Amino acid sequence: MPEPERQDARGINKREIMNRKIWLDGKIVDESDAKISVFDHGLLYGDGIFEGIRFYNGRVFRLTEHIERLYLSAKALLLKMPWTLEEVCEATLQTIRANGLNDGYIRLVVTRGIGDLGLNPYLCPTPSMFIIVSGITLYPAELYEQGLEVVTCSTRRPTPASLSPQVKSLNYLNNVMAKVEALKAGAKEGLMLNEQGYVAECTGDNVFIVKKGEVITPPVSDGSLDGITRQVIFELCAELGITIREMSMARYDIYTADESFLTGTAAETIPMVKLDEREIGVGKPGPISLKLIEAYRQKVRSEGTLF
Ligand code: PXG
Repeated sequence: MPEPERQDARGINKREIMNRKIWLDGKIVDESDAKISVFDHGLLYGDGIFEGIRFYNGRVFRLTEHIERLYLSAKALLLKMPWTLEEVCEATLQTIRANGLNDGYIRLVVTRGIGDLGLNPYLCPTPSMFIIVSGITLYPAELYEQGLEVVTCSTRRPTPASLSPQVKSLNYLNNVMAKVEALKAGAKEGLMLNEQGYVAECTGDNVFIVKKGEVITPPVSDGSLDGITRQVIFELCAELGITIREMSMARYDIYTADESFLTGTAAETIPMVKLDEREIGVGKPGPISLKLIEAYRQKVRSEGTLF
């Protein structure tokens, strides 16, 4: 009798796992051979960084910007990258080609590397890097039409004095715990405030509102990542002649906005129609949000580094 198909937690059958190709420290290997030491400080202390990038229709969207941000995170953590920026870009393209996909998601992870049991990163001589190429679905497809219902989490974004929100570190527990709060409250996404109570961002997305025809988003100094999708929204607004500005906001500003939407590489651009039981505008995706969502979809499919 043939062996039944075994599935992993992601619902991917075993054969697919075996076929997935991972870039690990300079080599393309099968997923089953992509192994990291239990003494790696990325695992022991969350000492490392990552990037999440998407590719659409044979092109990687904003590859250089993502890799540049990876290098900024590395610099902030005194993590000396043993590869040049160009080599990391090329390794990313090589991994996509090895997996034979046209559309998907890329995760680059750099860890501090193998060291002792003890925090000291100077005892980890060489960082490790691996690159995964996969599919990703953050929210169900219908939510892009209907919009997301979001709740405010009690978990706050850390202040820059403890860990800068600009560092995409391997310690995402702050966001993970906020996500758990949102899921327990029956929402798919959670809004996070900073220590002062101003809106920072969602667990993996930047926040925008539309009021009186203007697009408004909090400054990144209020505790959000300087999202690459967020930057694209600034470009799209300029192209479409829509006013956009930064303003610190409280939850009140979202409750009373005409429209709202979230942005992120994984989430792309998605309307938010309810926050803490308050309908935003008429409780449906608004016209400016829809225009930007459509423009974003067109941009990601027509620009990017060919692989
Ligand atoms: N805030 C946080 C905390 C993020 O982690 C964003 C905002 C949006 O940034 P970009 O540059 O993507 O527009 C992020 C990005 C994942 C995943 O696997 C998470 C992100 C990106 C890609 C994948 O959950 N977060």
